[in-house]
Amino acid sequence: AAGRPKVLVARKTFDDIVDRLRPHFEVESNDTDLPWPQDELIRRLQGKAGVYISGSDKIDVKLLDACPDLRVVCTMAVGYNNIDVAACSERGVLVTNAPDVLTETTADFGFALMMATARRITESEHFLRAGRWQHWSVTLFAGADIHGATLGVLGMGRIGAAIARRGHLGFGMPVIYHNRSRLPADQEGPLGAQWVEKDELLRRADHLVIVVPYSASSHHLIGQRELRLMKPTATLVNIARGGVVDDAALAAELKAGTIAAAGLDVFEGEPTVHPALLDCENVVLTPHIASATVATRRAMSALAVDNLILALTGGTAKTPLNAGQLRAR
Ligand code: 8YV
Repeated sequence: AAGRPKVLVARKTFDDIVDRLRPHFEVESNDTDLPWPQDELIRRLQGKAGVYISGSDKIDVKLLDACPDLRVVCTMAVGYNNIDVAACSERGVLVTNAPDVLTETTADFGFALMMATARRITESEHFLRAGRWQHWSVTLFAGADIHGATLGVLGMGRIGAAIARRGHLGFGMPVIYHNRSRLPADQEGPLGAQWVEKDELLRRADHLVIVVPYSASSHHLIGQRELRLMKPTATLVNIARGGVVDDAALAAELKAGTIAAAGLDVFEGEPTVHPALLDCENVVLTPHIASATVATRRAMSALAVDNLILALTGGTAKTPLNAGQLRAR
């Protein structure tokens, strides 16, 4: 049908969700599980008004300048450090992300990773599978308690609050947090959460969960100095972004026994993982799956598709990031 806008679904998603686009647009989609190389993405974006992407596809100045027809970028992730939003705004390109729909699922996983890390679940399984379990011992894989321990949350956004609520209501954990802005008292109350300075958070937390967005100001927020403030019995969990934690420093401090263990779902330079981390026994490593339940991945994809439809058919996108900053085109 001539005249219908063209859109590109740059990352494979559920067929029935892609089908929702077809009544409105001419749709080209990536039906492989692999991302396209950047030059191929740019080539396929020629003449497209909108694009659906994941959190690992890069939208930068080079791409934007090479794709003058692009008007809308919809990511199915909540994080958008892969998108140069300011450059999009300057070119009149609307950007939408996918908040809220993944909050509870991601908080579940953060909590699971914290528990697996503190109770040494994967480390002990590797030991069992390797045939090394010979006898019971009083200290065999003795870890750290979750219940009653102090939960530290770095980054008190939607996901941080959902983790705090689990710790407070489900496990009787005193909750401390650090965030650039303090929550109003009526929001802190139900989470049992107390704001502290970042260094105090590091010194006091028994289990620290990192949930800050990645930006220039959160790059290596946790490095050698910060790790050395933590308790030797403490655990650290990163479900935010690789790059918030200095992975080389973390591996060195884990080996040195500065902290007890770490649970990591995100890595600097992923899918490559720092070899020194792979070499540590006291880590739980997962391949960026905190939001990965079928229901939630469907909801994230559906929200991105809804945004694409609304933005390109004269409606108002549900979750725009830069609607107020768009330069007219
Ligand atoms: C995504 C995420 O699975 O939403 C985010 O920011 O990191 C994950 O939920 C991933 O980015 C999708 O590519």
